[in-house]
Amino acid sequence: MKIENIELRRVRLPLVSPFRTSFGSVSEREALLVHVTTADSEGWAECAAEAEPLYSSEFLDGCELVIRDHLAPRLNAAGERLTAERVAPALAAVKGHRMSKAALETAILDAQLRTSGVSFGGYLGAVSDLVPAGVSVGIMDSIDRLLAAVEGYLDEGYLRIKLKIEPGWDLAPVRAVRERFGPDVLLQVDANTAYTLADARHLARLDPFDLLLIEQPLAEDDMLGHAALATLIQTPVCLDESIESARDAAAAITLGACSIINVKPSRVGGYLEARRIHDVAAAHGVPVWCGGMLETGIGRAANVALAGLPNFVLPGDTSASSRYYAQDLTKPFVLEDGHLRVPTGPGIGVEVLPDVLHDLTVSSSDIRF
Ligand code: NPQ
Ligand code: MG
Repeated sequence: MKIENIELRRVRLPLVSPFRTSFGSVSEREALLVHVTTADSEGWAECAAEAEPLYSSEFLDGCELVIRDHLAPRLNAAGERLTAERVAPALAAVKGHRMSKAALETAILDAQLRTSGVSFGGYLGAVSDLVPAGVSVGIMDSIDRLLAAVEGYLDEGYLRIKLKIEPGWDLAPVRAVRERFGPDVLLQVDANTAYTLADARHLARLDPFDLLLIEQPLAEDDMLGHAALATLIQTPVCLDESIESARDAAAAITLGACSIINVKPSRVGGYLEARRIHDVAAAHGVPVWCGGMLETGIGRAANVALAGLPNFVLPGDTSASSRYYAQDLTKPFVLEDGHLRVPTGPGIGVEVLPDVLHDLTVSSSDIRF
């Protein structure tokens, strides 16, 4: 495949309501779209980084720079022999920057699959037509507001609730949701690294609430801390930020640092590495689920395809478009009895809406090959 152009396009989508996590609050999603053009095809992807390096070290301005000055030239040098499978080896000399690499690999994979008429789900090995949808619920100003939000999501049909937690917003919201909605609701929490191992006794107070898991309670580089914590609490430990590769996944499982993994293709450098994490976890009997980064329909489509693989046994943060956006960049993903449908068209299987794209674009630039 010979790439002719890579367009980098910054877009800004207002959120339907502010989303607060232990690392901050956002009221709009600024995203970086990667649009690859080849002689006979095109491909779209979305870089999952945020404007500020708060979830991880990557951030949008940095992604644009590293794509333009360090990654795209390496793809250019690969010439016509380039395939999606060869993107990661071509970029391996550049350390880190996985979200930027993932966006390039995904856009090129989309172009490649559109040419061959294969869907993302078909290529990755999805075995489900519909995937169960969970929803991530931000930190709120009051328990009443939280309960109203959770009630709304349950009424819409979401099959699993994830509460964002931090010190001072953990036991009370979990207790309130359990008391109001009962023991049958699939419930989990995500701390986004807000605790330390010294909080183990406090986190053990979540034990009676029968949570599916606690996600990333400790710092991303604290693998041994998670292993120790897992022996001190009954809630299963799930890792998100700590897992950047299949090798990390194997190490974490072997160390006992987690018994469940949140797979985010963006965090781990793309869908090919995400599938390797799926496979290594499956080989260890460790279930996985698909995380989310407030993707537009472009990133959401590919995530939903990945979530169709057989070891994605827990509902993901694969929510409907309306969870975040009144107007998505594609036809919206909608809940069907609590599930999202895996697209079946070529590539990611969704089309960008040109008028919406135009209206939401902040800037764009081309990298000519
Ligand atoms: C998580 N996502 O699982 C994240 C982190 C996250 C759906 O809970 C802007 C862009 C704000 C990306 C907030 C969910 C974000 C973001 C949180 C990602 O840890
Ligand atoms: Mg998380």
